[in-house]
Amino acid sequence: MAPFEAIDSLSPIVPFKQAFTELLIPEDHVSTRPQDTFYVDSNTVLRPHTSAHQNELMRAGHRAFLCTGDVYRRDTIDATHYPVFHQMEGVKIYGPDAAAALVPGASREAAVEACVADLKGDLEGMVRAIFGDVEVRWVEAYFPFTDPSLELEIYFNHEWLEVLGCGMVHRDLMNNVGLGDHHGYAFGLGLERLAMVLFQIPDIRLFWSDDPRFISQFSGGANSRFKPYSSFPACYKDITFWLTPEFHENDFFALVRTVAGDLVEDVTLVDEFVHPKHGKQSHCYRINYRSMDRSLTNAEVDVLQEEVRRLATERLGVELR
Ligand code: FA5
Ligand code: MG
Repeated sequence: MAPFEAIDSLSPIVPFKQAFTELLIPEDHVSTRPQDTFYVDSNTVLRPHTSAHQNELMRAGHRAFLCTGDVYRRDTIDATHYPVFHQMEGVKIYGPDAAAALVPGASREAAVEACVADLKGDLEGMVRAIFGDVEVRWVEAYFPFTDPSLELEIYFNHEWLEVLGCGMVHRDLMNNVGLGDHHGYAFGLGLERLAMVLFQIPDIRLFWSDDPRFISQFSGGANSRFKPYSSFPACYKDITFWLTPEFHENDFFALVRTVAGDLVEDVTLVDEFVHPKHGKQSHCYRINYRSMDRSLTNAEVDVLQEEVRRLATERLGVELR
């Protein structure tokens, strides 16, 4: 395998066009909305993925690289999603003779097939090197900047956990960076997700804990396994409201994050209802408050919940029921 160059000092503040347009993501795609992406100003965002650096790095002549950094998204709230996380982007470019090198005398289709096989082999090799034996599966996916596109999932905590997206770099993107006669693959790994599987860390919030009971457990390097030091009780609170036409779930999740920080474990939609007469839509969300390192009192959770209710009315304009 060609050695990959490690690049990890690029700024997370990037022009909109680098995060989206140059990746063939249409300007009205859902991921560009302020409900999904953090804007610095109208032309500048906090990178929502490390793919934001693909174009510039390929243009600068890099042919096999791993680009790592912090990425930012408004997203669902649960044990495997967090608004700040880390990705590692891998790109590998094959010369115009890739087909011949991989499959002598092969057509363009055969070359792509051979490159996909190489991509899968590289990533399965990485997974095996990190985890030894784990159950993995490939799932067909869609990204505007790769074709074909795939996702890799690992079986963890009785569920399939998506750890990366990947594919062959889209032909139009290759043309745009002056590599029209080359082939290339790209992947984007969620580093917290991999670390969760490796160290058996059940909740992504723990990466932000400075509790010595957490931090002290990793002196064994890759051989460390997290032993939960205790589990504190969950406290569930429901909130039900009539939506406004502009309502977007991620706005509500962001608001809950603002109020409760890491004291919120997950938020789930438990009931949906459309009024038979006036057609208004109602949502009921169950907020699970739980601290990673202490017991919360009912009184302090009530204060948080009251603040969520107040801000939902004030900022989202929803009508509490
Ligand atoms: C992407 O971000 C693509 N840029 C990946 C890619 C790169 C595809 C190159 C093709 C070529 P996605 O949104 O699925 O794809 O995120 C990639 C990985 O980041 C996920 O598989 C997951 O491991 C991780 N991830 C996504 N959202 C979160 C989140 N909120 N918290 C923690 N990890 C996340
Ligand atoms: Mg995905």
